[in-house]
Amino acid sequence: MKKICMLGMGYIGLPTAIMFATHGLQVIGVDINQHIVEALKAGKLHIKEPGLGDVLSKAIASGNLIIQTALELSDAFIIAVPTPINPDKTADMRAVISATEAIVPHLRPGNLVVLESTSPPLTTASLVKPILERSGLKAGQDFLLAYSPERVLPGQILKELVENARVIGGINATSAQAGRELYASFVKGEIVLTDATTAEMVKLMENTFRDVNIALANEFALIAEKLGINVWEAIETANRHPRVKILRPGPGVGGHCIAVDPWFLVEAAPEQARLIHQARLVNDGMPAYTVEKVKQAIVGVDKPIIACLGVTYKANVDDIRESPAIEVIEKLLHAGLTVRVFDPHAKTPQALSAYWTTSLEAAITGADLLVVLVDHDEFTQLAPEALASMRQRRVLDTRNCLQASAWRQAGCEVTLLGAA
Ligand code: SAJ
Repeated sequence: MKKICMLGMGYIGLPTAIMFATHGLQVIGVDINQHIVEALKAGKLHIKEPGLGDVLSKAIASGNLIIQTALELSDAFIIAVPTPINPDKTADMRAVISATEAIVPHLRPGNLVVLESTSPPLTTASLVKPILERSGLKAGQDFLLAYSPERVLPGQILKELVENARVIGGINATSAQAGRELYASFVKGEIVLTDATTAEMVKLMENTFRDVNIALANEFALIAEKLGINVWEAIETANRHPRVKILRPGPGVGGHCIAVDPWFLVEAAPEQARLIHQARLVNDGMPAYTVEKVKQAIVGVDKPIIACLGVTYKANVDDIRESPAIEVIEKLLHAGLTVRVFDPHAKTPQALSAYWTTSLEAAITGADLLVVLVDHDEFTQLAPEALASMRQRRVLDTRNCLQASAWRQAGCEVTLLGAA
């Protein structure tokens, strides 16, 4: 395979296209958004990911990566478009459907099509395959079809794309084998071959495993507060057991993966996915719980001003999709509270522009409560002296990322999520 078309120039499609291009393949990077295409052609990134800008420039300069809105005849087509969630918690497959339809007129005998988008089980066999077969070609015989999930952690995408094990599920063995040959051009991790539905399930199981375990940590936090103990200390101690690895509680679970993917299993098997469903509800309940903690922390303060630090879905990224921090802030506003917001990583979310500040100082001067919603490095490195301009030095740390005891010694009133 010499030439591939990558459909979707987002968090996964773009770095993957760059990887293929910098490993000798000719890549057409396709996106339906003209603005994104123009920006990328000029070497400008619309997403933030360490190291990505450099490799993008290299790939474009080499001539191996061409970014445009139109597809071309290719040896392989890879679909990496978003699969968001509908308000009723079912998967929104419109982007996958239209990307697949766009491939049909370009599909030729011998081609390989790979779906990378996280999708409900059976998508490759029951949704993508019939659409592609509208070409008159038969999947598994005339063309090859596989599912290969991305598994990279935002913030470490370039490293993990190369080093992580990759699963390739074919609709038949020849399809999986063709997938292996394609991805082996840059993947150094193990490549595991299976069938398409198992590969879809593997991806959903991985993120569901994490979601359920975070829900467990969050539930421990709620129990600890009820019992009047510190969950962080309890978790640290429990984790000394050789087979225990409890994750971290927090103000909720965000991002476009962990907060979304378990719903695809609930949709596929509602009667069986009871624990998975419950875990989603526990995690989705954390922003409201955090708001209650904020209200407790400002009891007795006249016209309190609340400085919220962080809006991204996790530390040191710019991504605000499904961010629990934003949900907390919106709920505070809804409760009629006065809020200021600061995040050195994120672009101003439109809904929060009226409350946005561009420096820590602007956010905290005259404020009564500092709420740490995201453990960005800039915040974990804060010293209590930085709070000198606050009206009251009250702090709610939802990530246990400040040195609470040192801050208390310095005269701050510190509340921790997960501790009485
Ligand atoms: N979180 C906690 N406590 C923890 C760990 C995470 O509250 O102990 C929260 C984070 O703050 C964040 C959310 O969970 O809001 C998700 O963050 P994450 O770092 O767990 O995961 P993502 O969404 O950045 O990336 C995940 C990864 N999946 C797994 O670790 C199983 C990544 O490998 C996947 O490629 C990615 O989802 C994806 O695209 O599916």
